[in-house]
Amino acid sequence: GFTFPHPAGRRRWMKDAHAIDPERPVQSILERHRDLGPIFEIVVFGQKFVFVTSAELAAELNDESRFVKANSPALEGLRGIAGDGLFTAHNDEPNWQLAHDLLAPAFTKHAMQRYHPVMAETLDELFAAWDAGSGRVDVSADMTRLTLETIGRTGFSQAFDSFATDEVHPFVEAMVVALTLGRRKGVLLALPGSTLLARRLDRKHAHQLDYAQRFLDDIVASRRSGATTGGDDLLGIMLEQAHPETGQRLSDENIRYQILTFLVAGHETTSGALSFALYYLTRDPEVMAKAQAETDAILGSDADATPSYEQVPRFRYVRKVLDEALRLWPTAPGYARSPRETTTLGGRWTMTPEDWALVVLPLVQRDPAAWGESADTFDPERSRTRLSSTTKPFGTGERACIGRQFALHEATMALARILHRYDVAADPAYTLRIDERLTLMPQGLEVTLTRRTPGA
Ligand code: MNH
Repeated sequence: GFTFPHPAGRRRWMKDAHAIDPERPVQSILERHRDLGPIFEIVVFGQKFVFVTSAELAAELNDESRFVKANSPALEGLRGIAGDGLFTAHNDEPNWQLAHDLLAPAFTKHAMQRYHPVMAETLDELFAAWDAGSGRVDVSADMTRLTLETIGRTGFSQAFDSFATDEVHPFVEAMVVALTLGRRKGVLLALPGSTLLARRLDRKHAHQLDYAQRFLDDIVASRRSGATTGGDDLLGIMLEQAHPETGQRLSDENIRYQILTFLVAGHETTSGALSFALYYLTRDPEVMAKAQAETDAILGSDADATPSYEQVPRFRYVRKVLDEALRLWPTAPGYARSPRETTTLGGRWTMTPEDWALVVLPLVQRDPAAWGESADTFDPERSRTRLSSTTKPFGTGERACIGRQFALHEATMALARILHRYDVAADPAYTLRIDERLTLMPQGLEVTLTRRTPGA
């Protein structure tokens, strides 16, 4: 998810420039919301952004009978590279329903059985790289290696050789550029001359954008030529399957949009979730001990033991740690909602179908009305209330995350095995800094890994 505004500070266009720091929009809302919430608007570059920060109002926006997904300007700006791919498609575009119907069966809980062996193997490669290294680990960088490799291999039979080098893969670099550009373009859309500006930005980065296009074309070409095989993985489904009722297939253009969408959406957010979970674990010895005890109980005393597909959901405490990390720092920090028909929000604010509001997840998910006075603290075992159901890091309704089971299976197994195999220690002087480049990600978090004897 890349739904947050990231205006490039030309202050005279920013009526409310003081309200949002373009380098850290989510965090500046988090720090300053109490004067502004539960719903407020900010005009940036001539565009109105409406933010909702309370659980009570979020519960209304989540009601599918009244509201639907909207593309925020930042999301709309990604259509240049992601087109009508699943994430950026408009609700009424036929390719959304078509791709959703074709791909949904590949994302059921049951379907995770197919990916499980590759997920496990990829994790083993990360451990081999760690065991050969110094024991000092850049958490976000290595979690990103793991999740990129996992979605590449399981979905597209595409390895990125992430564990072999210290460099970021050129496709990822190109994506970061393209996504940052897209988001900027979307936010600048209301400006006079924005088309010219967009073209100039595109030209400046033409080299990287071309590289990304070629990379995607190569993935398709090698599969079509038989140089790679992947059976009915995501790419296989996209290339070979027809809709069971209409017989329709995805076009070549749409397949490129989908590959890009899945490669990007399929790794950044999961990587951030693992990184935040490790951050909180290293801060809280009690939680760490409990999580490690659970992994010992399930995996036993062999540090190389790998859970079976059926064992992964048994790591209930590890999963609670992940859920709690995603509550405090939802790595896709928001989603936009629009009313189906003119309606009144909170009994006070009129919204028409042209209006939209962003659900600011880090605030909604810390609302004391949903989680009590301790809402800002990390506690994997907190109790739920009626409004706790507004904690939705994977979005809501028909357009919610298709990859949720995939992310949770992958992340639960990874976190369990990391804690089973290593003692993880962070520098006690580290204070959490958060990078808001594409998604939320801890910045500069390094840990020291020591091999442990499970169960000892
Ligand atoms: Mn994911 C949609 C968060 C992992 C593929 N994802 C969404 C939305 C959120 C989200 C929020 C809804 C955005 C909106 O309403 O505008 N996703 C996450 C998080 C993780 C995640 C927090 C990990 C943690 N997502 C994944 C993975 C994949 C994936 C893994 C793919 C393998 N997500 C998607 C796709 C969509 C989406 C595709 C768009 C679905 C649709 O609109 O039909």
